[in-house]
Amino acid sequence: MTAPKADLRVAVIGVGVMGADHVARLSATTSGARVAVVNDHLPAKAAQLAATIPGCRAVEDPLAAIADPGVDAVVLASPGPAHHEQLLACLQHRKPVLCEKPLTTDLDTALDVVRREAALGVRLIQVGFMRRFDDEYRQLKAALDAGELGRPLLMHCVHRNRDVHAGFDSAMVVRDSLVHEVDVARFLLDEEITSIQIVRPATNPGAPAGLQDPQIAILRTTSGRYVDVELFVTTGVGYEVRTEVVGERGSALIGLAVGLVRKSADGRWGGGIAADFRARFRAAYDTQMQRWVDAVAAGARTGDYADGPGAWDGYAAAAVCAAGVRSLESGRTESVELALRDTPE
Ligand code: ISE
Repeated sequence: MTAPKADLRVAVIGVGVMGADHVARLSATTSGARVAVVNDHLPAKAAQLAATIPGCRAVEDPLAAIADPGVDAVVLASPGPAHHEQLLACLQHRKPVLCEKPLTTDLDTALDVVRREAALGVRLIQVGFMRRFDDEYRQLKAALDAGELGRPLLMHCVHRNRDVHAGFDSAMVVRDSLVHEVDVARFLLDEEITSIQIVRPATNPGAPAGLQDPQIAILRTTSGRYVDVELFVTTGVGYEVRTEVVGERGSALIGLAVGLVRKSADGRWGGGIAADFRARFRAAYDTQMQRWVDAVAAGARTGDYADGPGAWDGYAAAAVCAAGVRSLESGRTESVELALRDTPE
């Protein structure tokens, strides 16, 4: 009889909102993995969390946590500015890593990560663009790939948040929110984005002072298709993400997320609305984690430690957002400067 395979021992670096969510997911939902180490820039927070998870330790230095011989793989949910150094440590120690966006916070370091991973000749980095694991996005992608709409021509996206945390500025609407639509556009249309313009409509009087909200982004792809995105992060209502693709033989729309439709005695009808991205994309996050764990476990055999968007996708999305931030300032259409791709798909 062969011994049961040991669980993958995961270090979660950064246990804020997203990291804590991943710790809970790995502990309760994902099979074949467990949280062995947690780390946070607030050591007491990590220690407190570790005490609630059997067999889990808090390690104060993130680089030591990554290098720890008791760690097989890493989930990076630390603040973006720490990612470059931490990703390089994962590559150095050959630890597969699921990295929350952004890959890094500037294009030089993002490209550095892409190239260093490519030099190793093995895919160790997966970027947490979780929408690619959402059932509705997968159905839309399958319909497009099967040619059901003919050639896709246009895409209309809506990205609304109920509210954002203090300090969320206009550039963050591009880097933190629009970045998902950028990835979705690249995923669904299967091509790069070559230019972007951000238009500034009259602002929501309820938005914090100085925040340009809403914004409209207009993206152009290599073959000349256009994607428009409404970004509105202070609606006060709930989390709404919709995508409509218009093709030469019809259109398809996802993200109505009405769930159960109720009719009430006061003459109203309607469904539910998710409060935030964790609720809306819970199943996608779960699937992403399970598939990543399975890919890492199979990596020694397959030579591929990721199953989803990789470092190039993180870099390409960041390049579009960097041009978007320039457009926010200039008001003009800005070209996306993408390095020549010399890495495998
Ligand atoms: C947040 O970081 C996310 O990733 C959400 O998906 C997005 O809707 C939100 O605007 C971002 O701040």
